[in-house]
Amino acid sequence: MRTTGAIAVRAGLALGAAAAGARADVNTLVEWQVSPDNVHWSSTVTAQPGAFVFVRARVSYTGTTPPLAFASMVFQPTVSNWDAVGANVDSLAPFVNGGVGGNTSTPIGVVTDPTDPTQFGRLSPFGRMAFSSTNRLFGHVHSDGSGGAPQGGWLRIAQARVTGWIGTTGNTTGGSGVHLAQLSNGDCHCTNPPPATNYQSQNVAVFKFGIRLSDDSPSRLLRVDSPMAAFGNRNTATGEREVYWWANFNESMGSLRGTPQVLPASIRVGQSAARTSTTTATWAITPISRLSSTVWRETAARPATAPTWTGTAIPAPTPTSRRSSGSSRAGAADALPSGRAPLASSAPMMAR
Ligand SMILES: [Ca+2]
Repeated sequence: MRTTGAIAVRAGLALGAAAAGARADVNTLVEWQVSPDNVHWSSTVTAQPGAFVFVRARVSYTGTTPPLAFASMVFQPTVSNWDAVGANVDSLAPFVNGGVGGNTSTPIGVVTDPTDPTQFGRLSPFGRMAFSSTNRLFGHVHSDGSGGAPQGGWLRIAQARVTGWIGTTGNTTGGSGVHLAQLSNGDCHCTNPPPATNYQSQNVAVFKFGIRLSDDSPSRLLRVDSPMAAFGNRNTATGEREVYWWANFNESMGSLRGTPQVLPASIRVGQSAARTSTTTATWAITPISRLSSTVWRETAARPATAPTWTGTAIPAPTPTSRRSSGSSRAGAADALPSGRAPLASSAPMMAR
């Protein structure tokens, strides 16, 4: 691995934790996506109270040496502004087999058909590690600081036994998060064995979960993320959390290793269908002068890039969600593409 601190800085990685040893390059983009229908995926979705939202994580190799396939990653998905208060609350859709098992368990413990809107969890064949009932996949709900979490409501997906927030006692190495791994070709016992599509290195969907939003109506923004401090595969020499990719299929563990960069996604609840713009934060209303009692004109040209825009400004992410994002790339997921209609109207209503 090259020691390229500049790349790490550009990617926004916290370098303070890595005091010694060669630092790894960023080699993986972890991209969160949301969907109203399990078909159309985006970084942002607008949904109404009571709606169901699909969420998935995709990984793409961004390193230099071409890999054969994704090997291993451990993370803890989080959702901010989780409604955990009152009679109406958000709920996490059940994982396949209650979050127990893996690729080859009986019953099976992974998503075998990603197009099935009722299967949630690790996607086959990335459930190499079989979870027992005590370390099964579990949606931990944190409310007003419970378990050492930041204020507000949070969902955190990890193994059931790890009840503390990221970085608190029992949850410092990241090792008890969601294990995603596939075997190499030489000893693959997965349910969806190679060759063919398993060995892609771009936009590989690895994990999926579903949210039934509460019926409460106040507008809110839920941020889907996976904080850097919760990644596993911690390099004991550098302290960095790494993602492994297979260099060849004779390896026992993936030797192409680097750090992840995370692109969060957003779920807007109760927002109006007003047209939105990606540039609302950077342009101002053009000064105007009054020519007569009824005629006004602009006194300066509008910026060339400013869209014709009417509607309600979308609030920026809260400081809490930014803090929780660690070194995640913030902001990119905060706005709908200009002029694009929200997808909420096609959201299916699944049985609860
Ligand atoms: Ca509520």
